[in-house]
Amino acid sequence: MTDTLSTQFQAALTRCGIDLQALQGTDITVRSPIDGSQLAQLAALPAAQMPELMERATQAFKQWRLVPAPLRGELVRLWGEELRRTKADIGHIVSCEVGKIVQEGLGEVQEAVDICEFALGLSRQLYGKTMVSERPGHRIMEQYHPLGLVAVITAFNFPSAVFAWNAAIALVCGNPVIFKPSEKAPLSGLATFKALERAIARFTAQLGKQAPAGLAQIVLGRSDVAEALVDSPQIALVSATGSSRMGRTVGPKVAARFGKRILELGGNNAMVVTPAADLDMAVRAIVFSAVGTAGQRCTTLRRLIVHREVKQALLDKLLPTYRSLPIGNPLQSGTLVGPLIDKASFDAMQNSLAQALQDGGQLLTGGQRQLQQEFPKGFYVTPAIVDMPAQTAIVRHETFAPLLYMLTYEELEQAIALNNDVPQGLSSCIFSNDLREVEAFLGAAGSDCGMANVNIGPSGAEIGGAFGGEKETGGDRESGSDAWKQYMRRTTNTINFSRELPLAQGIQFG
Ligand code: UN1
Repeated sequence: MTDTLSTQFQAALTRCGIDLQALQGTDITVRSPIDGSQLAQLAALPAAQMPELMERATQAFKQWRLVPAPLRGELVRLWGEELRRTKADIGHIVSCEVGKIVQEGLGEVQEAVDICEFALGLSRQLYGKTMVSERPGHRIMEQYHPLGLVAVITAFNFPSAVFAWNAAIALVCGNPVIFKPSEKAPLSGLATFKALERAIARFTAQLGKQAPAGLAQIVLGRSDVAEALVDSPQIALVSATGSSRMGRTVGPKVAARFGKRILELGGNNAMVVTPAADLDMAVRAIVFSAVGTAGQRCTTLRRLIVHREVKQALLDKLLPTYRSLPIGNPLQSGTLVGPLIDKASFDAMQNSLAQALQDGGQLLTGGQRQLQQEFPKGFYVTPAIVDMPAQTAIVRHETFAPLLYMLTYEELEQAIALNNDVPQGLSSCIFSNDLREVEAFLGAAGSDCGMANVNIGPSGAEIGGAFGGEKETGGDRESGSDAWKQYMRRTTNTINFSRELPLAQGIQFG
């Protein structure tokens, strides 16, 4: 990083309350994907300290679960305020640490603000149902109670928002949180966490009531600390975001101890473009969703399933846009495509590209490394489109990079079958102004993904909906709608206010 940039970065860290000196160690090296320069060297928490940390959270749970939910909501309201106040700084840290363009760094923090506001409203709406009883003088109701300790393990690509999605909901639901950010982006996570710490301090000062120590804790560490969280029966819910490979390890471990889990794993998201599509809109959606965040969102568009009739017309609009995409330093205004997170990611893209070409794919644009002179240790690449003859194994595999496969179809059923014929099931969309096509895509025999959109791309979901997907994406949901229920324990209560003791199902006993 240039001196000015590094000064800016340091200043942002300071304003976010991060003292690198205090965190210094030799275990975790944080690099900026912008130029490969070292941002920090941090000490990892030894796994041996995890029991103590979990014990603190367990004690905090005993108090926090008794604080009325609307009061818990006040805490996330304050967190939202702190996030708003430091939005530009956290956004800048995200840009430096994971290479997001300025707008996307800011957008990510806005998601964190939005979920705090959602959680504040939710804190007065943790509703259970009441049910009529088959017995006279009886009533049935359900209640949602705090669940216990929630561990949040996040990936590098949404280092701020995904922690907030989980923590804001967990906290209003009455649960302490333990946050393990990605080793590739610990500082963005820490900046988001520091805002929560300030909110906790304000909460205490305002209400004269101590939010218990251990209510929110962060662990900067390696996979051994994540394993400690996954394996501990003290952790009631493990919410983990990452690859399907990671989920395949975490899922069975949590299940073996009958813990709860939320897994947000790989996506292989498609867009179906039909002859009834508005092609100009489709092009804009394709560019944002395939190229935004340099193809490193779990919701990134990876497969374009286009009707044969409109294929050429779409390409005529799409290719010139792709070829003129401003690639470069994500901190510079005007840049739309920043770097990949690291060399391994670049190599993975090159390997997938080579495999796709071997499978008979035709490279229509992109795929080359860029800006090597300026940034010898930064991995910039031109977003690629490959026209595939079929959905081969490599197309069915998630490559976390701006690599878009194009497939052609004749009948809508075939397009839907292609959409569904991948192991992952996160997001999907159709571009069509034909009601029948749209409803077929959204219906029971349509897209099998957790998210199915119409005339917008598969990425950039709002926090108000439930976020997540089926199959190898994990099957769980987080963020909005009723995802909060996973962070609570439900009890069904049958209350007898009569003077009799009738049994259900008409049973006479004695
Ligand atoms: C992720 O990539 O892990 O829908 C989350 C989106 C963002 C969240 C992505 N709101 O693209």
